[in-house]
This record gives sequence, structure tokens and C-alpha cells, in this order.
Amino acid sequence: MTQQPPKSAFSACPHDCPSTCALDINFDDAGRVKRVNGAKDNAYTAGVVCAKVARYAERLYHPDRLMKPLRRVGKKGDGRFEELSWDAALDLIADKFLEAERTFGAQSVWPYHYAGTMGLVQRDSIHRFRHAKGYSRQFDSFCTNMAWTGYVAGTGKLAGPDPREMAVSDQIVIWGTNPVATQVNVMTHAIAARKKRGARIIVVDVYRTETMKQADIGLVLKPGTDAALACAIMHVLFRDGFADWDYLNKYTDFPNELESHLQQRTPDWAAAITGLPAAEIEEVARLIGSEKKTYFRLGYGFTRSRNGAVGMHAACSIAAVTGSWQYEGGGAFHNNGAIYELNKSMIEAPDLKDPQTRALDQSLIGRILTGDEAALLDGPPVKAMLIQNTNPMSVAPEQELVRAGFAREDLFTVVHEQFMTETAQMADIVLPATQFLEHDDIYKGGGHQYLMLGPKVVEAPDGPKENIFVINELAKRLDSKPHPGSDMSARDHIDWMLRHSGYGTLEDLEAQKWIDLQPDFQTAHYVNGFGHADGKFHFRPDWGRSSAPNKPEGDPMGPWQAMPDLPDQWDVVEAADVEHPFRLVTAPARSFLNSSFNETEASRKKEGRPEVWIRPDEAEKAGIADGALVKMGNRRGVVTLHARLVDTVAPGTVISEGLWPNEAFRDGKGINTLTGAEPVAPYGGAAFHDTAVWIRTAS
Ligand SMILES: Nc1nc2c(c(=O)[nH]1)N[C@H]1C(S)=C(S)[C@@H](COP(=O)(O)OP(=O)(O)OC[C@H]3O[C@@H](n4cnc5c(=O)[nH]c(N)nc54)[C@H](O)[C@@H]3O)O[C@H]1N2
Ligand SMILES: Nc1nc2c(c(=O)[nH]1)N[C@H]1C(S)=C(S)[C@@H](COP(=O)(O)OP(=O)(O)OC[C@H]3O[C@@H](n4cnc5c(=O)[nH]c(N)nc54)[C@H](O)[C@@H]3O)O[C@H]1N2
Ligand code: SF4
Ligand SMILES: [Mo]
Repeated sequence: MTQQPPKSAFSACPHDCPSTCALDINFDDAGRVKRVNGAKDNAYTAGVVCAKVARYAERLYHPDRLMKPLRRVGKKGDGRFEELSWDAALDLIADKFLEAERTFGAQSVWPYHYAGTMGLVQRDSIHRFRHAKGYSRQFDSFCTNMAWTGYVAGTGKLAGPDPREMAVSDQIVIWGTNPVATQVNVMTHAIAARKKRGARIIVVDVYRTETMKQADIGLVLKPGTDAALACAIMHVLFRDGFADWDYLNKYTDFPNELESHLQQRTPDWAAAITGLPAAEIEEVARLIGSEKKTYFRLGYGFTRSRNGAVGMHAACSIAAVTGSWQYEGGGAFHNNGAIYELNKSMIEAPDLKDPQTRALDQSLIGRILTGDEAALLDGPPVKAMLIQNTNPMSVAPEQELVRAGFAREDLFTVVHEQFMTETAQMADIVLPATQFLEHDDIYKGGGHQYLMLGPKVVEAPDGPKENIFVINELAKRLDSKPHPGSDMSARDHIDWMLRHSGYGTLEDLEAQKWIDLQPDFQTAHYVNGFGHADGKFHFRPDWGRSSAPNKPEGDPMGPWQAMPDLPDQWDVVEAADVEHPFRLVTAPARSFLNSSFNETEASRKKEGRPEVWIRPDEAEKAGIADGALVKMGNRRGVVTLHARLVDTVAPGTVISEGLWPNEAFRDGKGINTLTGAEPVAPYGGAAFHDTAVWIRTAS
């Protein structure tokens, strides 16, 4: 009797998105994945996923998927490869890594990874590999540093009110995030609150996004001025009697100092900085003051600036002034990272980690590969790399340097990938990777509170292998320090981690699909005190000494000593000047996820072409016509793309949505040619939305 293929199966979305949706995978009669839906029985996903994942079959069965290991035969980057067997590829990689180690020391090998999959096993096993060999470590700085640091500076902990409570709020402030594009489920719960309770939705962004179009009130401010807005809002709250003094006295550190400090931070003061009318600031402050059940949903976007940590901390402070933390449907949420408390020691092998080994900053990859001694932390050059789950030739800042670095003939690069990305094109060896439906893993939601199983639901084609296979096979060939985790399958790892974290077993999770780890109300709302030792919310952060989750060992970075003591506008952004009159924000595109999905036809069609959006009055002054091909540049480089005139952008600001393939640009250079990599204070991070540029019609 032949077995009938299943009609559906559950999984979890592996992509780098706070929503981490619970998925319901539908198959056709031949057992091929057909349509991906959101799981209806998961309270956060609530049956909704984004369009790009709904049509996952396009990515899974894409004709351009990598299927065989490849070896470079042409010059670096010219795209000529020949096939070789897995064994031959792994042996060759081992030879080259050992050679680099012999000649330049183990730290000349730099395993480099990021969050193309958020699976804890497939993403993080690379740490076990690096620690077992003493290879260079990586300081993660692409994404979360300023946001997490700023939030934790206030709360003392990276966790907040149950994200589903948005649905019982009377007012939701969506600040510096564009959830319609970047985390669709926020909208599900916000719209539910509006439908059921008439909740008001307020959105703060630097242009009129799709999210703002759905809001009752939209504030379009200049990039990097969020702290000024937050300060003026708090000024009004104190001035007009909206501050909850009982709460402030019990739960916060320096409320009186904050009140007097804010006396000069009037709506007029903020209007001049943000470009918002003072009356609009007054009105929003009054609404926030009069509605106790105000839920602040604070995103990443507004923290991708040189003053981003300060901006996050200031926005987060508003909820402490009104005391909205006390109420169901109130408080400020950013990410729930701290609630999971997982024992990942079998995956990551921290016992093998040597703290003396350097941790190279992932955003500085361009400088590192081109031999910048400061970026190399005065250690040996990087001679060999294993890259998994990331596409630095597109997503990393300072692309001119990144390109020059990867073009080095003396750099041996291995890229384990699903597609022939720009980074894979620069590789010496390309290894084909499975997609999430073809391997087992486990995921935690940043924007919610579930720990979720993402089991393998289809067989991989012959060729692609999962990350942990590459990690464990290389460990064997490289004479690594032994570690029990290096002989375990993904399922073994999941089971071990669950058991050692007090969350049952893999078998239990297979039956349950996910575990709801939402702390109780008292904990999530900090009713028993905030996460700092004194139990208070800190208006006066210990910048430079605080225990931010991304805090590296060693000293804080950037001009951290100049950070303001109390919430304030901090003028350290890359300001416009006569040569660079515009401020560029490289916001995400709805149909791409970072550089993922930019290989799918449907996503490219929806997005159109690489563009820069400019206000008509400002374009006219610069002599730029709607639809014109323009050059946009600064000291880091120049890109060529089309201009579109829109009146929905903040003054002096231009927007370029999405990480398009580099080849979609006229001169083959992607948007990160223009962005800078220097670490933001106090714990690093790349200021992707903080770039001064000039724009001219291309001749
Ligand atoms: N469709 C899609 N979804 C994604 C991604 C994607 O690329 N595409 N990326 C994923 C990843 S890795 C992450 S980390 C999350 C991030 O998701 P978000 O938290 O939404 O952060 P960003 O995507 O960086 O930017 C969000 C918004 O911030 C705005 N912004 C930029 N500068 C400022 C500012 O100074 N002030 C204010 N108020 N707003 C500002 C931008 O215009 C943008 O609309 O999204 C994930 N989801
Ligand atoms: N200009 C600009 N640049 C940005 C941003 C921005 O807003 N503007 N956002 C930044 C942010 S927030 C982030 S997080 C980074 C993200 O940057 P990346 O982490 O590089 O994310 P992706 O571009 O999605 O690339 C992930 C790659 O991993 C591959 N992949 C997926 N799953 C697997 C797997 O299981 N195994 C292997 N081996 N490979 C896999 C995918 O095919 C894809 O090519 O980009 C940053 N860059
Ligand atoms: S919204 Fe985010 S988590 Fe959900 S399916 Fe889309 S990419 Fe995945
Ligand atoms: Mo990110």
C-alpha cells in the first residue's frame, strides 16, 4: 500500500523577523509544498503571514537554487565555477583552513554568520565550530545593538508586556517600525484593538509608510530626532498634570531631575529639531497623557542612527512618566529576548570559548578584509572564512571596502548558501544549503513569547545539506577539540536544549508545537520592580556600564562619554551639509527580507526597481525630474538608481526601500555602498538609516 502524502504540516518561519510566525504548510497531491498559511491556533500568529512567505513554494522550488558544491575556476567574482563532490569540497576546505592556521594562526580564520535562519541549531552551531578551533569570534552589530541597549538602559531587562495585549489597548503607538512590511502580526493585534475597542493608532516614522496609512495619526519627523519628540511629549505630560507621580516616585530613579531637565524641552524646541508642527506634538502628548492603556510598540528602525540608543531610551521613558506600565494593554514593548532562558551550551560550546580570542565586528567586514589594523584589533589578517546565513556583499555597510576585501586572491572564502548571492559569487567554494522546510530546528519569537518547533516537513533534493552537517563534518576534518555537540543531529540538539532548560523534551514539543513562555502580568509589567538592581526604571542610564544584552567584553564604543545623562536630543548623526544636502534612510521593502526573497520574481515585480524617493520641492531645487536616472553619493561611494518624487517624506530626507540585488542598480553597486560602519555608542551597531548624501541627475 502506498502511503498518502500529508495534506498539511506545521512549522515555524525561520526568517529574521520579529513575528516568527507559526506556519501551516499545505501540500499538493504529489506531496510538494503548495501554500503556506499562518497557524490559526497560535494566538500571536492568529492565521496571518506575510505575502512573501505565503508563496514560499516559489523560493523552495526556485530554478536557481544551489544544488551542488562548486569550486571557483575563474578569477574572484567572475562567476565561473565547476562542480565537485561534497567530500572533495570539505577536504579542500579543511586543507585551506589548516594552512591558514599554520601560517597565520587560528585567528586568521573567521567563521562569519548571521540570521538568514533564526533557528538556534542551524544558526548558532557555528559558534561550537569556532570555539573548538580557536578561530576569530564575531561581534554581532548589524541589527539590534542600539535598540536593545536603549531599551535595557531604561527597563534593565529585554522583555515587556505580552505583545497580544495590544488587542486590549485603547491606544497604540507604533514608533520607528513599519509592521505592515516588517512584522505583519503587530497590525493584526492593533487592528483588532481598533475594531473591538475603538483604539487609536499613532505611528511615528520618517515617511508615510503603509503602516502610517492605516493609522489615525501619523507623525513624520526628520530621521534621528525621535528623542526630541519624546522629550517634548514628556515636557507636556509633566507640565499639564499627566505625569503619574505616585508611579514615578515608586518606580523610577530621578523623576524630579527629569521634570526640571525637560522644562526647556518644549514643543517649540522639538518642532525646530523634528520638523513637526508644535501643535501636533502638543496634541499627541495630550492623547498619550489622557489614555492610560497606551501600548508603545518600539521598533528597530528609529535606532539605526548614531544616536539610536538614546532615541530608544527616550521613547521608552514616556511610558514610565504616564505610568502606563501598570495597566493591561499599557507599557512599552520592544523585544522579548530575555524571557527564554535557554541552555544553549551543547549548541554553542561556551566551555571551549577562549575569551582572549578576538571578536571581530561583523559590520566592519569591509575594513577587516582590507587590512585595517584597528578593525582587525591588531591581530593577524583574515585569510579564510566560512559564511553561513548572511549576504555581506549586499547587507553590510561600506560596500566598496567589502567588495575589495572579497576580491582578494589570498582570501579563501567558503559560502554555504541556498542561492548564488553576491557573496557566493565571490567565493572559492560554494556549498548548497537546505531550506527550513527540509531541516529540523527550533525558534524563539522576538516579537512574541513562543518557543517554537520548526520540524523538517519535506525531503531535501539530492545535494543541499543543512548547516549543522557542514559544521560537524568540518570539525571532524580539522582536528578540532572534541565536543559532544559535534556528533549530534539537529533533533538531538533540540531535545538536549529543551531538557536542560526545563522545557520538557522534543517529543513533548512535537505534540505541542510551541510553548507559551509569557511571564505573568506582574513580571511582564514590572509591578514588582524593573530589571535593574534597584528595581527602578532608569531615566538616567549607566551608559557604558549597563548590562545591555549585546554588550561585548571590553570598553564601550564610540563617543559614549558624551551621551546625555537624561533623555535628550543628541546631535551626533551624519548631518547634512552643503555638499550632502539629503539624509538617506534605507528602509526595508515589503516584498524582500533584507536580501532574502530578492531572488524571487514575484517580489521583484512587486517592488519595481531600485529608487530614491525625494520631495518634489527639494527635487526641483536639485534639478531632478520624476523618474530620472540619478547618481547618489558621498565619500564612501556612488550608486545609480531612479528618482521618484513623493510628498510623503520628512523634509531634507530621502528614502530608498529594500536591499535590491546589486545587479539591479545601473552600475552594479547596491545601496550599502553609501552607509557607514563605524560603531555607534555605546555598544556598537551600524547606523543604516543615518547617511548624508548628494543626488544629481545622471548624465
Ligand atoms: N519585509 C521585510 N520585513 C523585514 C525585514 C525586511 O527587510 N523586509 N527585515 C527584518 C529585520 S532583520 C528586522 S531587524 C526587522 C526590522 O523592522 P523594523 O523594526 O520595522 O525596523 P526597520 O525595518 O529598520 O525600519 C522601520 C521603519 O523605521 C523608519 N525609520 C528610519 N529612521 C527613523 C527615525 O529616525 N525615526 C523614526 N521614527 N523612524 C525611522 C523607517 O522609515 C522604517 O519605516 O524587520 C524584519 N522584517
Ligand atoms: N541598507 C540597509 N542594510 C541593512 C539593513 C537595512 O535596514 N538597510 N538591515 C540590516 C539588518 S537589520 C540585518 S538583520 C542584516 C541582515 O542581513 P543578512 O543576515 O545577511 O540577511 P539576508 O539578506 O536575509 O541573508 C541571509 C542569507 O542567508 C541564506 N540562508 C537562509 N537560510 C539559510 C540556512 O539555513 N543555511 C544557510 N547556509 N543559508 C541560509 C539566505 O539564502 C540569504 O542569502 O542586514 C542589515 N543591512
Ligand atoms: S511576517 Fe515575518 S515571521 Fe511571519 S511569515 Fe513573514 S517573514 Fe516570516
Ligand atoms: Mo535585523
